[in-house]
Amino acid sequence: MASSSLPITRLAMTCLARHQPTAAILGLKPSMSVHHRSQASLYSSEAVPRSKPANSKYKVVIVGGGSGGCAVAAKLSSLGKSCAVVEPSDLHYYQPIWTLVGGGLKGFQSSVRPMGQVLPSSIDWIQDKAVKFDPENNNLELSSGDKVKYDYLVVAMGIQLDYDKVNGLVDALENDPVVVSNYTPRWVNKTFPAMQGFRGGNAIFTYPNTPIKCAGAPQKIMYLTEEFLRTTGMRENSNIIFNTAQGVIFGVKKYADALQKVIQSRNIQVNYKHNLVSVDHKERTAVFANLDKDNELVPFKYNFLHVTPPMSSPDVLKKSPLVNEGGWVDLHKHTLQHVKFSNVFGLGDCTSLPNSKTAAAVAVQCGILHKNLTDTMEGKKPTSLYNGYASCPLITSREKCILAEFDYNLQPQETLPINQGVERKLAYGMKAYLMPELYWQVMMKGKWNGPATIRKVLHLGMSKSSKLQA
Ligand code: FAD
Ligand code: UQ1
Repeated sequence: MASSSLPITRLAMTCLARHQPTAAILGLKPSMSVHHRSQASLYSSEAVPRSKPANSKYKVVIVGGGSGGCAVAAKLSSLGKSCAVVEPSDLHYYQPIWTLVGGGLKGFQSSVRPMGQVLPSSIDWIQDKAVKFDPENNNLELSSGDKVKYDYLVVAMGIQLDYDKVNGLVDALENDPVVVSNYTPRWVNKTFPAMQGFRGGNAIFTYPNTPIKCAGAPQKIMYLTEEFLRTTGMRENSNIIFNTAQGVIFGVKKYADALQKVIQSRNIQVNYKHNLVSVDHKERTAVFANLDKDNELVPFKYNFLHVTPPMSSPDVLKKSPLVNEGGWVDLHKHTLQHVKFSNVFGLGDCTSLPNSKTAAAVAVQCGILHKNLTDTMEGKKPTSLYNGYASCPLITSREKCILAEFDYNLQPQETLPINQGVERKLAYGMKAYLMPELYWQVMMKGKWNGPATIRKVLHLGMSKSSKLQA
């Protein structure tokens, strides 16, 4: 069995058999899992930000220390101080758990660890922001004014949250307790208190007119809210409304059909092609443009409003020579090598790859990128090919989930030898208990390349062979 399947088997046994929350599995009290820098520095294996000026040269520079950057850094950790990660933040977030934080099912502290404990200690951590890319000269400028030279560059800067593109939204999120958003650590802790305080009326959930990360998250929190209101006796007085700028509920037909059944059985109203354009929190009114009717403005009164903001590539990238016309890092969609600069690779949410933007996709991309980067460094051609695998655990209640897995062609690529297009407790257990451990203990150590090996074993070689990897 390939090495990637061993750690997950162990984790599955510990997490699913015991069915205990993360902190308990780690033997931590909830409050112990977040360390401030002073506490964190007690750990000898921790990466510390370098203090000398960064006018230096590295073999590999990784920009961004999120899911993709840290996973690649772990794979390259044997390069030691000839590899550096440029990352400004003190903290690393496991964002997929924010849906459960918003739903009151996990504590926020389970989503966060000090960056120094997640980055490998053997490499250099440059705690700064990249502000200018000069790929013609293999050069990167930091906000400090320092310059860093590299032989190879990996771009993993994530996606930018454009809350300010919706008039009145930031003001509403700051000042109205019933306007919430699971997409950022700044506001995710508002969601559950707003659910608890809801006394009837319109509960509205939005999906913007841009690419976003985790396309399922805008509706997952809706299902959790709808269920919560049933348990508190508030459901009868309420309208649950999903206003999406998209024309479909989900991009993969098999899972869209399953979600339609959930929506019908739970009496949820869906308005397609409705794009949020402004929020007036004093009037508790959200205004949507109807994209099918010449942007006709449609006001909705709200008593609870969960907003998924518009998103785009980070501004620093948009103005760089690395991107396509949409602003995304322009990569070959199978090799993850830059289309113009052969010493540049990228992965994750900031890229042009037409997969669904998820951490599950990043895990597979990380394995492909590592192989192709090291081959390129040895003068070979990149041969490892990404098939667009992404996964989205579509939580439909506090105990059930539809585990969507699919590729670039929007064809299901299911790991379990059972139909994943139905709501299952097993899938919820995987999402809530297995995935966080898989992320922290395996992916962040550079040892998780996605579930392809497990899928092959569980399907006993029945899946079609392909040169593309998932
Ligand atoms: P990120 O992890 O966002 O990291 C980007 C990093 O780049 C950050 O650390 C940032 O500080 C850094 N950076 C930004 N600008 C600069 C700069 N100028 N210089 C240096 N560094 C910079 N995925 C799933 O697989 N399953 C799920 O169920 C799921 N649910 C989700 C639910 C929510 C609410 C959210 C918000 C996300 C969810 N995701 C899920 C998506 C997943 O978290 C992302 O797709 C994943 O984190 C992307 O990894 P990344 O490395 O591309 O970006
Ligand atoms: C996955 O690999 C992954 O990355 C760690 C996730 O991120 C949070 C996921 O949510 C999922 C579903 C996967 C896919 C893994 C399996 C075992 C189906």
